[in-house]
Amino acid sequence: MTSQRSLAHSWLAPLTLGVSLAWLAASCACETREELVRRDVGLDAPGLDAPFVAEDTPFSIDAAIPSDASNMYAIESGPGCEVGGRACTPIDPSCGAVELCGDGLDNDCNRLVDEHCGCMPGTVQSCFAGPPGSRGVGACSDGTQRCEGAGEFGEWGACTGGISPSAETCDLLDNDCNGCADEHDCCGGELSCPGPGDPRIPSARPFDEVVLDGTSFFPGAAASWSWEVEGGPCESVIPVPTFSTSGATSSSFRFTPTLSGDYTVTMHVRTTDGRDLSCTFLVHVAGEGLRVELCWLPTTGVGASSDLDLYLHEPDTTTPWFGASGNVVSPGVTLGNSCNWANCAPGLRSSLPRASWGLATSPLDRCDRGPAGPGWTGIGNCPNPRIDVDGHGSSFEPLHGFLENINVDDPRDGQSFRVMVHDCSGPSSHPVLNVYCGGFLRATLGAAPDTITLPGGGSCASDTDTVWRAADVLVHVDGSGVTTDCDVTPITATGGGPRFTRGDFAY
Ligand SMILES: [Ca+2]
Ligand SMILES: [Ca+2]
Ligand SMILES: [Ca+2]
Ligand SMILES: [Ca+2]
Repeated sequence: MTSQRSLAHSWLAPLTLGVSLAWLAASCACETREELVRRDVGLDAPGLDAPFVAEDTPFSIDAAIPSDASNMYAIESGPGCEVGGRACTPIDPSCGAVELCGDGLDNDCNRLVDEHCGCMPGTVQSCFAGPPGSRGVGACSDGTQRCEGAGEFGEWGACTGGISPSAETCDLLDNDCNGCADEHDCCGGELSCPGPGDPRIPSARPFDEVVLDGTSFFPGAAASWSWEVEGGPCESVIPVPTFSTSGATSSSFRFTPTLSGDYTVTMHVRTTDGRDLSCTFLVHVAGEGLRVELCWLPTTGVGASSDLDLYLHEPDTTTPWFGASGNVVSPGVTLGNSCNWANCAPGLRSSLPRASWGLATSPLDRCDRGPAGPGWTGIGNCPNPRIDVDGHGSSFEPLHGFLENINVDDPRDGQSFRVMVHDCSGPSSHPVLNVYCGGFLRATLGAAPDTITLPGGGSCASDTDTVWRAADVLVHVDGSGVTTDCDVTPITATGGGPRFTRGDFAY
């Protein structure tokens, strides 16, 4: 059996071809779309023995295919772009016959990105949930997908968090990402939604206040406004939003994200003549360098105390995490070779020296707005590494939930950082660990369906409480010192799953 024949037995094959045919709209009415599909897909032949015609197989495009032909991504096509005198040739969706691995694209347009490609569980890659030709076009933006599975190899999960092609609406934006904006000529410019790179969307670091002016998107007469925000992977873990808001029913909306990542914002406006209009766009929240962000919830739920502590090991050494048995804050127990709650926050515990790995400090505006902002302001700069949020779990923390983070703004190229979580005290919990490099999410460990359960701590001791060695992060820094990306290697136990130990101080 040839590979093409075997493809004919897949439900994907005719759908894939349909996308291509739908786009290949042309002016000449040589053949109806149905005739063309039946001929090319081989539906005139009996059953599954029909020959599969690969998408790149030459066939006549001098055929009439209605522009409203259905396809997997609802890409509008053809003469619609000509309406109203705005001549525009839609882009080729570039759907192919086979899926290619490692590009974050749905090459065969079956709504699955890099399916059957294999990946390292817990790692995250950028992806685009739309036809390949629409990536980066119009309103469309990449999302991310997480490698799911607990063994040595996993499979890429759904591509979420980006902006996919949607039905064209009157907003001066190319919603269906076919290269033509508002091709139905229904717009007077009353609504102007922002796409990627629009200067009306500010860039932001965690804890920056993001100010959005609805009247810059809809300057007309509005009866009411409302805004919605959706955050990243911790949004479904902790019981409070990973952002605070103000003005959610006014034209001027403000929100303050507490974590890195893409926040999806939707503005709704009701016009005085009773129409409901909306814009949906991404606000990319990113700090420089390496950002490790931990969130968790006790398995017993809201109200319980559960204290996890994040540790980031100094790069280029593999010295032990602890020097002795005992409470981690006791002198000689937690060593100075990691950044952690005791030696990396504005206030130092037990007269410990501040974590210092020879990295330059950062200007104060990179750290002065978080919960540790007043402390850094007192110091006068942003040390690297540093902790901005030390989630204690001593009581429910309504402002931030259960969060902890470590930042290294300007790591050096090729440095490798090991991330560890210490199960300090309280009941068992479900942690989720996110690693961002240069603003890109590159790993999410512990997210459903691969939930991790830490057993709960006793006395915050080096020897009796659980240590989760989570991942190694190898950073990539360009010639100008900007962190561009990283490779994250999750650390797994023999046979798969997270590696938990007790009383083992080794790297
Ligand atoms: Ca695919
Ligand atoms: Ca692909
Ligand atoms: Ca539009
Ligand atoms: Ca369009």
